Amino acid sequence: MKYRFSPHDYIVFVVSYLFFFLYIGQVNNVLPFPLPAEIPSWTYLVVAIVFNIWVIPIPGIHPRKPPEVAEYKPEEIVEKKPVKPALKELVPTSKEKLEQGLSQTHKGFINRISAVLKGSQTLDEAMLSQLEETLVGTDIGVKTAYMLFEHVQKQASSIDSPDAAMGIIHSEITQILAHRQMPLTIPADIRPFVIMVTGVNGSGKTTTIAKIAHRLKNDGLSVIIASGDTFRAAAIEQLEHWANKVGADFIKAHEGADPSSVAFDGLQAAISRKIDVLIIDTAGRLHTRETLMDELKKTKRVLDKKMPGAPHENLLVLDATIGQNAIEQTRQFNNAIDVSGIALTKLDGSSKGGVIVGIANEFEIPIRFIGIGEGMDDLQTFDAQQFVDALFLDN
Ligand SMILES: Nc1nc2c(ncn2[C@@H]2O[C@H](COP(=O)(O)OP(=O)(O)O)[C@@H](O)[C@H]2O)c(=O)[nH]1
Ligand SMILES: [Mg+2]
Repeated sequence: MKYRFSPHDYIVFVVSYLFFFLYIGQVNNVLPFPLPAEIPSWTYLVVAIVFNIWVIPIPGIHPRKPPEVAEYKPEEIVEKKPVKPALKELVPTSKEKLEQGLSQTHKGFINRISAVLKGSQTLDEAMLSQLEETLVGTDIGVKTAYMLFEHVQKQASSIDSPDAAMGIIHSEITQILAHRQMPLTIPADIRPFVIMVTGVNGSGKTTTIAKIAHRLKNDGLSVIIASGDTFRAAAIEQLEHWANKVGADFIKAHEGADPSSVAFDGLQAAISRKIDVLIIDTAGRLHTRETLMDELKKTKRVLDKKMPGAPHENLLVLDATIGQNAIEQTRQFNNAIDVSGIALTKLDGSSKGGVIVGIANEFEIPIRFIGIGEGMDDLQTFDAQQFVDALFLDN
């Protein structure tokens, strides 16, 4: 039998011997102090015996609980491994990925605002001017910063707490983003559906094309990708690698080929092979910005001539790590080629993702996708409410 002795058992054990010595000392008259005369000496012996017996575990009289901690058995521990929860931790849900991806932007944007608001109990002049300064210093752009600030300022006299001010900012941002939630759909009556993907070098065009193609393939659509970024040989190879990986057809160009003729070849192939979706990669940098924009305009014209209405989606890919510069990039591309949708990439590696609010506020362009990682499944359809929930989440 196994027993567990608690500290008070040891104390009782020691006390039992104390009474035993008192009994021995009293009977032999050797105690250095007198014990009360009215207590008979055998009382000490009885107390000593009772205490002693109490400590000794005797089944039936006073059984002890077996130890609560089981003996160490390695094989038991291996058997009890929580297999399912561990797998769940390894594969985060898309919501968890989004929250994780936006955690840096939360720190670089929302936390900066709440730090100001937590600085005082009242919304006084000093706090308002600090809030103004902070908003202008975030990545949402001056125009949107002032718009948000004015909303708070207008209601400053009627709201009683800095928390309420945060509530106003929260609901304004929700509204701004909600207006831009319009997922990219591929209508059944447009075949091939043509997507032209633009954006500066390194913004994530090629990766985003691969992710979109991967999605479309999963949805059962056939996809063809054309390598319109003919400026760099490495860009063509990178795209070919992805096309093979996701199982899309590929129209390969040689370095320096005319991008619009590659787009044309892609469209012709898509029509003759009865492919559902054609995605065209484009260059992100030419000799000057004007030549780049002229080239993109030409590609658009060529596509439209071959298939009136094409490209059906003019997707601009923006890198969230560049912050406010993304607003200027949107302006330039939109002025030149009428952007019809935006994909904002690298939110996972940026604290400047607040720029999405500025873009959404300044341009009436749907935000189609957000990129939150390099993996094929790390492109999410933009959902304003989910985005705001993750953005404001204090984790
Ligand atoms: N962390 C992260 N990296 C990304 C994301 N999207 C693209 N990238 C990376 O950004 C780099 C440039 O992407 P690429 O597609 O080549 O850009 P392109 O020059 O516009 O075609 C590559 O290393 C990508 O893996 C994203 O959402 N998150
Ligand atoms: Mg590329």
